[in-house]
Amino acid sequence: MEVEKVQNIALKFNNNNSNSSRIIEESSIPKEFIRSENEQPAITTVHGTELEVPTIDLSEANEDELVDLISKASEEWGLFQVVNHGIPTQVIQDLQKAGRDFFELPQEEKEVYSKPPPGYKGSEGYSNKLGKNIDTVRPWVDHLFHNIWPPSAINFHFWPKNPPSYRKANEEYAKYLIGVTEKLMKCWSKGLGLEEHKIREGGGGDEMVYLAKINYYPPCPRPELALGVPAHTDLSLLTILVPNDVAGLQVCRDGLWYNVRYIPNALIIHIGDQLEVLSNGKYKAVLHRTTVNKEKTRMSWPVFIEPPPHHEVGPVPELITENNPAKYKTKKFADYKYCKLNKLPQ
Ligand SMILES: O=C(O)CCC(=O)C(=O)O
Ligand SMILES: [Fe+2]
Repeated sequence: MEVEKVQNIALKFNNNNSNSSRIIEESSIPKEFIRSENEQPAITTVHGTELEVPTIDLSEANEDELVDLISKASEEWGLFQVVNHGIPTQVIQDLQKAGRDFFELPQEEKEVYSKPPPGYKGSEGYSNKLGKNIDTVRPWVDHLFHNIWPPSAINFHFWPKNPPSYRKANEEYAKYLIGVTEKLMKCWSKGLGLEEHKIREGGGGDEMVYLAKINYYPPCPRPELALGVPAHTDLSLLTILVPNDVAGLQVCRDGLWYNVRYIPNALIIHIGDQLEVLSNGKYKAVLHRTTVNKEKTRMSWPVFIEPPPHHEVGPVPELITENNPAKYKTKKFADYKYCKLNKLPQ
């Protein structure tokens, strides 16, 4: 069953309340969006702290130094930002504009992408549900998912035809993103003391799937009560994300939630579950969530880089010794995903 899009709900709110500031003050949001106290961002965020996620210059010429920085950030935070990554600013801006223009289309035009073609079983499309939606509290966000690489994984049914620039902008971005991904995977391999192709190979090599998502978080009248995306780790091997300039991403470290600073043109790199498994737990999948904003629309463009469904992922055999036994099962990515989305044990 289709659930009403959050963008629509937020719009009604604006229209109803625009004539009366008194009503705005007293307003609340529908009950299904209100988090319990142990999740409400106003209560659970660390404020005024100096601690910040690492920012790494990807053009660092000293490779050992780069490997060390990436390795350390991946162990301690599971998330870091990269600058000087080689993706032209224009390519990122075109990607963002195409996504923004899509979400600004009339609702009916967007809904075309919420209907999968007959027989389609994947998770691409325009929606606000993930898996079976077993969570009782709704996230304050709508999204669009579609694969952008490799060509064999692309189904253009899910790529917006409008704006007309959408396809070119996504194809350009994908081309550059492959370069960044390959560089990171080499660094992670080396940081684990492995040959440089090992992480790539463990993730499915040429068959790895680049799944793009656009998150659209409309303004929320009570941002202190709701969350965009609730706390989770990504299923992917890694996720590369560009946000717009409205802050909202938070990461959990030692049980406390920290805001991630917005750095223009930086990419945010998340360690996903599959890299934690491949590295046998040395690199940590980051627990993260997003908050929403009272006045502004937040958007983000993550790309989840994942093993192909049939590919078996487990700790890289070279890492396993008597003193470092395998901490994770080896299993097909499709089975891992099914268990996680349905909240079943792995
Ligand atoms: O919007 C963000 O910054 C994070 C989104 C996210 O975590 C996700 O879509 O998995
Ligand atoms: Fe995420």
